Amino acid sequence: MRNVSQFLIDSKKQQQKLLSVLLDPDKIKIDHFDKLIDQLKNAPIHLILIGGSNGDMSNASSLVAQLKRKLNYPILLFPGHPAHLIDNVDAILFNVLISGNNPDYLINYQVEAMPFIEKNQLETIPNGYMLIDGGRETAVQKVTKTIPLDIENINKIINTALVSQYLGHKTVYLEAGSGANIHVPLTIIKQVAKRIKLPLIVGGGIQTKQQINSIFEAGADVVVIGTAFENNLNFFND
Ligand code: 1GP
Repeated sequence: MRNVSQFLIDSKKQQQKLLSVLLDPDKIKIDHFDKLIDQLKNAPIHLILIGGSNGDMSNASSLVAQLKRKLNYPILLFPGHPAHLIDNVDAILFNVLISGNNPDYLINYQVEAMPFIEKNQLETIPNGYMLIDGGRETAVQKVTKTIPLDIENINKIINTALVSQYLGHKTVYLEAGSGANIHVPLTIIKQVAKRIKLPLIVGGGIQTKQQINSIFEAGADVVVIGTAFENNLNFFND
């Protein structure tokens, strides 16, 4: 059994930056699985996240099974709701939406998820999930009915990330939202990275390899790419 959380911690220690693709099973047709897997085989990625905030996850288990058969990357579930839970992933990013005031995303859904997690003995990675304003209303904002953190209020962003660390979360995730107009600004990534010791995940609105590199340089440990890869399966190889 892999320990994904240890993998994230060790990678950070060794300054090995991790690139992840986010696959939304809702958007991938079963007959496209083979092509997708072929592209991923040659991509410079280290991790695969599975999830989507709108959530038809009926394809998810078979997608994961295929990915596991053909690829060797750790597969991390990135659920937006307890109904998204599946049991054949390597671990679950156990999200707590600490940037917002919706009790469902702070505690109720975690409680609801517990019987499934206990029954399946899945590795959970407590994740301080922070929605940062990305210049437009994204799906995650609509679905969670929370207000993203203002990019001008850097102190609040840093303090929120610190709370996550002090609560014992194992990762912090700065999320601009899928398809955001602007990714999380580099200055914010730099300042948060300087203050927290946890692996820092950054995603949302990242469209180019240049942006990926700058985000790594700013201090992100994991960068997540969703839409850019969805729109162009050659994204990593172009
Ligand atoms: C992962 O929500 C993101 O954090 C994915 O965002 O679809 O904009 O890459 P994109």
